Parts: sequence; C-alpha cells; structure tokens
Amino acid sequence: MHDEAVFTPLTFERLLPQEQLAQSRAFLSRMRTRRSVRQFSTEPVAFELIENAVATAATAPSGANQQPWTFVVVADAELKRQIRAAAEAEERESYERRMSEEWKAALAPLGTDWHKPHLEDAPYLIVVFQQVYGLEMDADGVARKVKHYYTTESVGIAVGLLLASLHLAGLATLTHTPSPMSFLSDLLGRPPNERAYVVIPVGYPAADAQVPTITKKPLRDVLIVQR
Ligand code: IYR
Repeated sequence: MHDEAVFTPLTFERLLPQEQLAQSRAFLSRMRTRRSVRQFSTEPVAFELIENAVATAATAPSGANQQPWTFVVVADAELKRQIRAAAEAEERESYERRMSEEWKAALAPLGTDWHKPHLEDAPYLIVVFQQVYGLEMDADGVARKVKHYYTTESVGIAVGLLLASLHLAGLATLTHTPSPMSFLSDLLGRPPNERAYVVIPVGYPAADAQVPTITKKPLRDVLIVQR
C-alpha cells in the first residue's frame, strides 16, 4: 500500500525587494562572523537555545522527508568526561599512527591535536546521529527495516541549520568528528540503525579563546554564474 500525496496551499511571505536585500545582507554579515571554537568557557547556556537550534535543524529538507536524524544533547559532566576520554584515545591513535602525512599537513594551519578539553568544558555536546535506515514496528510488534534515502546529505543540511541557529543565538560551536566515532553509539546507547555523524560542543568561548588565522575563499572562486 502506498500513501497518496495530499496537498495544501503554500504559506509564503512575499517580501518587498528592499526587505529581501536587508534580510539577505544581515544574515550574510552575521554568518561571516562564525568561527569554529576549540576553547570553551564552562559558563552555563540557556537550554532553550539548544532546544530551538535542534528544532530549527529538524526543519531541514530530507530525502523522502524521512528526517533521518537524532540529536543527543549531553550536559552530564560524567558522560562528557567519558566522551572526552574515548575521543582522545581515538584521536591520539589517529594523530600518532593512523593519519597520513598529507592529512596532517592539511590540518597544520588549524593547529589541532589529540587533546580535546572542549568536550568537557562546553556546557553542552550535541551528538548528531544519522539514521542509516529506519526501524518501524509492524502490526505484530516486530521491528522492520525501512530504507532511507540521502541520509548523509539530509543530516548535513540539518547540521548547517543547527550551526546557523546557535551562532545567531550568540553561542560558539565546533564541528568535531573524532574518528572512528562508534564509541558514541556505545556511550549514548543508540540503536543499531543510527551512526554518529558529528559532535558539536556548544557554549561561550573561553575569555582567552584563540582561533587560527584562516580565511574563506573569495566569492569569485566559489561562484560561477552562467547567464
Ligand atoms: N578529527 C581530528 C582531526 C581533524 C580532521 C579534520 I578533516 C579537521 O578539519 C579537523 C581535525 C580532530 O578533531 O582533531
């Protein structure tokens, strides 16, 4: 049996041209101030900012509207300590043995290493999971696998919206991908259909936070217009 499409009139706010430009420019200039932060203050953050960011992420378009994401928010100090310990063990192995010289050279301008104190200092870690397939209960109470489409793309779009929301809320973030990330499924007790996608420490930057001196490519290098 297939569910048939049901349509409803679109709610769409048409903006005046000057309002379009003002909104577009304001968003651009706010987003240009976003930086990945690796030194966090332990200062608490209002939970609603996290909740609203996840709700914003969950508005993302997704393959077949399957919304193949789970956001696990970790505030518990002991759990953060365990995540840090496991991430540092993997990262240490990566930096000291697994990563190629070419990879380490590419990372050199960022000044990263295996130490991840931000995983404990940041008041929240948002661990994003990708639902590689769905699990649905059938009528007999048996779990059935449901194929998911474009999960990597869908979760990537959602994470982009999440980062934008947190930035506009005046918070700092890091998109952190310890590798491999399977320890997160174990520590957070996630089901077999979910795979860790990224860990995002969220909070205020430490008072003395520093960021690498790096720049974004100019528009002419990333935008091609064919009229
Ligand atoms: N996961 C490691 C290494 C790392 C990899 C990339 I690609 C980066 O852009 C940054 C770091 C780490 O988190 O240090």
